[in-house]
Amino acid sequence: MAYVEDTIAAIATAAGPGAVAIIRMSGPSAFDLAKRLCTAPGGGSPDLSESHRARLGRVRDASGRVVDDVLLLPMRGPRSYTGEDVVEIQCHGGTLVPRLILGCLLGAGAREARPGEFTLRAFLNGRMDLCQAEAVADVVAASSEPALEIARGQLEGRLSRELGELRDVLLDARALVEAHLDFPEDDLPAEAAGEIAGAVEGAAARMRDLLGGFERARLARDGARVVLVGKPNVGKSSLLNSLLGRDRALVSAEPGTTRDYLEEPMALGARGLRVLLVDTAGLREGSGAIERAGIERTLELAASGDVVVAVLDSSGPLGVEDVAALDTIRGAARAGTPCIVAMNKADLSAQPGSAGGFERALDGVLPPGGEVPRVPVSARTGLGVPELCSAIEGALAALDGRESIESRPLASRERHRAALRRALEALSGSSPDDDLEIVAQSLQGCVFELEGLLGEATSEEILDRVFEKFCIGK
Ligand SMILES: Nc1nc2c(ncn2[C@@H]2O[C@H](COP(=O)(O)OP(=O)(O)OP(=O)(O)O)[C@@H](O)[C@H]2O)c(=O)[nH]1
Ligand SMILES: [Mg+2]
Repeated sequence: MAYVEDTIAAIATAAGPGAVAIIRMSGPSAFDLAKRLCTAPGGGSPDLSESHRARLGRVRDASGRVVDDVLLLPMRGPRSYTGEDVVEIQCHGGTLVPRLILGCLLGAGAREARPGEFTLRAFLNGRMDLCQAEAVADVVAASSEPALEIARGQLEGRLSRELGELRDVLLDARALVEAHLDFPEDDLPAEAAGEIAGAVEGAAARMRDLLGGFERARLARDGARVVLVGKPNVGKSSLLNSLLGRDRALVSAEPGTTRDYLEEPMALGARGLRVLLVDTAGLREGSGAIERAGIERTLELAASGDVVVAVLDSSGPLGVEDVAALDTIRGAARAGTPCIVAMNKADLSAQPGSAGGFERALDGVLPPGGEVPRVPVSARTGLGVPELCSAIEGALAALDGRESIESRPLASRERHRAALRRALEALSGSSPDDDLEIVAQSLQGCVFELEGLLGEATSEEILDRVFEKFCIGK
């Protein structure tokens, strides 16, 4: 996505009914095009000489027909989003008016912007670094408050500052190393060696901190995967539907209904925590090839889930086939994944106390105490569903830990994690006793990764990958 210095235009607001739409234009001809497009209320072209001051204009198409009366907001570069001359045109909303105005601009010589191209220009013009550019997309995509908090922090430069500081510390250390490289016959003085080792250790600890916060940030950004597992016919799909509040998954009295897993997002609780509910194929022995493939997936999903919910049919006895489901949650629990037991079909256990036998049977296979919450629930009547939601929220809170996400720098994307891992690996590639050349190289390798993260040394391919996911007009 090379930077061509032309003038781009796009509708920046979502299509559809709306009071106002905004068309954004950026590039050297933005002001000229706006003036050519519009006439001022008193006649002549609108006066855009004062930056950041809104002006009225009447848009006419090529044949002179009035399209709309608009508000023009000129922003002279470099004091604009992209750093170039920008004009934003506010017109009536809906689908037609903005498209007609965009058509006029394209007809007059503007080029239709590609997804994320405004933000790409902002990045290329040094208005923001790559982490901040990514955060722009995350702010737009945020569907929960924690996700927004993280994106805002990154946009304000919290992650970038941390990465920049780390880079500076390592560059200083490298300068120290290089100063001694010129005198290979002398040993590195103990003081300098200590300083270098301290810088490396400190930087590594801070990078590990960033990686440590990654899971937290990923959960907030992408949502936690809550995986429902159990033997066939216990009501996993029914429970998914019941949690979602709509019939998403196929339900039937026939065991083995769900063959492939199914994933649905939902917002949980008052803060709208993003959750991906995953329904899976029922676990059992001796099934056909397709079902077995589904079961394999179930096991993988249970192993990689953030929360595992074992679903049991509490209206019947605890059977041998339940053991497989309980095994998966025992495995997950051992790996530190929070688990919940949903005792479904509670509507069929006629008397309130009648599940006692079932509970005692569970005591035999699950650790005693409150480690794994057990929630009686009925997907059919909705009984216990709010309690199950609370249990899932509780499990997510346990995942979150106590730390606030508000003030710490957080790495939230796979790109961040991969680069931080490579950066740490580069640092660990040498020890203070190594040849100074090797130490200098490993410091340089680490700095290279940090700069790549900030977008200071980045290939076009990486930029393409970052910006292709943006919406048009952003
Ligand atoms: N009485 C009662 N019946 C239920 C409840 N939940 C599910 N069922 C019934 O149990 C049967 C199986 O439900 P499903 O949701 O398809 O079960 P599943 O666990 O997804 O089954 P597989 O996809 O085959 O693994 C259906 O006939 C449901 O109507 C419940 O809470 N109470
Ligand atoms: Mg099912």
